[in-house]
Amino acid sequence: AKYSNEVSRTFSEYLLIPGLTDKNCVPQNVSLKAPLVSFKKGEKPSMELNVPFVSAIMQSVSDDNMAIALARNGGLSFIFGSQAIDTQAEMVRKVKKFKAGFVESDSNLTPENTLADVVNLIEKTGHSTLGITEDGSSHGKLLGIVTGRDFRTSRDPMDKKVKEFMTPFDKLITGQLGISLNEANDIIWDNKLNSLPIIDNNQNLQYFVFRKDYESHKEHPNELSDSNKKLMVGAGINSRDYKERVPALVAAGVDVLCVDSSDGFSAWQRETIEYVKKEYKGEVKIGAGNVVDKEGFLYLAEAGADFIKVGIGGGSICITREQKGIGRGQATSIIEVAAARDEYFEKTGTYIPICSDGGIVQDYHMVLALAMGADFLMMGRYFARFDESPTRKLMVNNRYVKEYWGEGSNRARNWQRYDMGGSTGLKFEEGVDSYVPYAGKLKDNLDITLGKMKSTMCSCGSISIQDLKDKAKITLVSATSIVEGGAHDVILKDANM
Ligand code: MZP
Repeated sequence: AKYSNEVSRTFSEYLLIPGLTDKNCVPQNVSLKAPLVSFKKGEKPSMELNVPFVSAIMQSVSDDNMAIALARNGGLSFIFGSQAIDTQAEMVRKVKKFKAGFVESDSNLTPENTLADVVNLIEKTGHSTLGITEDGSSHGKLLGIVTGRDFRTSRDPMDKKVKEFMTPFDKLITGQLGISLNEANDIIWDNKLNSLPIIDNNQNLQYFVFRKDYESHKEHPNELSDSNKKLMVGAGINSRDYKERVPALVAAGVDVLCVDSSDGFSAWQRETIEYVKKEYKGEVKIGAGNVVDKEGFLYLAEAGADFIKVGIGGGSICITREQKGIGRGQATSIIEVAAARDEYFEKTGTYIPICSDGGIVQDYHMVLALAMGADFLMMGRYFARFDESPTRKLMVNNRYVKEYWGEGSNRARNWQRYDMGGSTGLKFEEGVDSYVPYAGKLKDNLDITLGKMKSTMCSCGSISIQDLKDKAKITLVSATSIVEGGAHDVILKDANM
């Protein structure tokens, strides 16, 4: 046997040391943009994330609902692959033309009406309005309006913005477009989104409502892919039925695939990647994993993976290390694979993003993972806690929880993810069925997390992820200094006394 001299470490064993925070280094200036797929030196990746988060390829995390919510907030979901091909493809289809809101007309305006007519109508009905333009730009031909409460008499600053938004338009119609302004506010303004897709009764995307100040808000998290103005969505595949699954997902409009396996350093992954690359002439992007060292990274890089996932045994619901004795501390894995990626880039001119998958517990772990070299992060437990995850919300021991189960649990029955060749069923469990504390809406939690991350990055003197990778100073912590890091030697007021 070969021995690795390095201790296998995880995120909680490290802390960040502050760097110089200059005047430009404020949270508003921090960009969390991250490459999603490989690119050549001097070029830009064909797909980027505005927020470096993807949700785990798991039944209890990533369905179409989660995918819509996360994409609207700048991240991306990989719809779980441990389901029938047609149901997975249907989920992808729903994300690509998702239902934006309740649709019903409430006025008699026609294309011949003018803005004055609309103002009259607004006065009579007490409704206010958003415009919908043909090409989705704020100066495009106006096609319709979205009605809601009266913005003109309101003192709400959001309503003033709506009024500004309306000003340049003079021809208005209403279609079947009755989403209320409250909903529109919630979706567009509060979520810092640039657009609101409106669909017809057949769930086909018809129009986008755009912010008037779209141009100045390009850097905010948003949901649009690089050209077609639809939400981006990914999907997990396995190395068994890919010849049937991949064509169905591609036909449904999937943007990116990921071969989902607990151990990706295998000939089956290579075959799967090579098939997709050849069949679609490199046009369908495909990530692979999971690996935990340089050797595994290079194998998948040579096979043509567009991004590579890192992490074995660190997931909150994972018992692979206990069951099989396979795995590696997440921090050590990321540090080694990131170095391999940089070396590969230097040598070949191709940058292959790496994704840190599993084991993120604290928000600062996210910054550590990025500082150690991860390009983006995959999380299961984090997203499972939100309203938008597919599982039941229950009251257990007087607190709200959501269900969260591993893909290697009996409940998921995803034997393909753990298959080492030849088997047709799950031999033993590598994951557990559990609860996680219910945490509310995805957006509310994400806002807090991103705020914390930006603030930590500023303490490190960084305003971009690359900046953070270059400048971060990281130290190991002793067991005693971990104790020092929490509240200590005081009697907490809410503790049982
Ligand atoms: P976490 O964010 O909950 O810590 O970890 C999520 C990750 O754990 C997933 O993205 C996947 O890589 C991994 N996972 C999913 N199911 C299992 C299992 O049943 C597992 N063992 O390890």
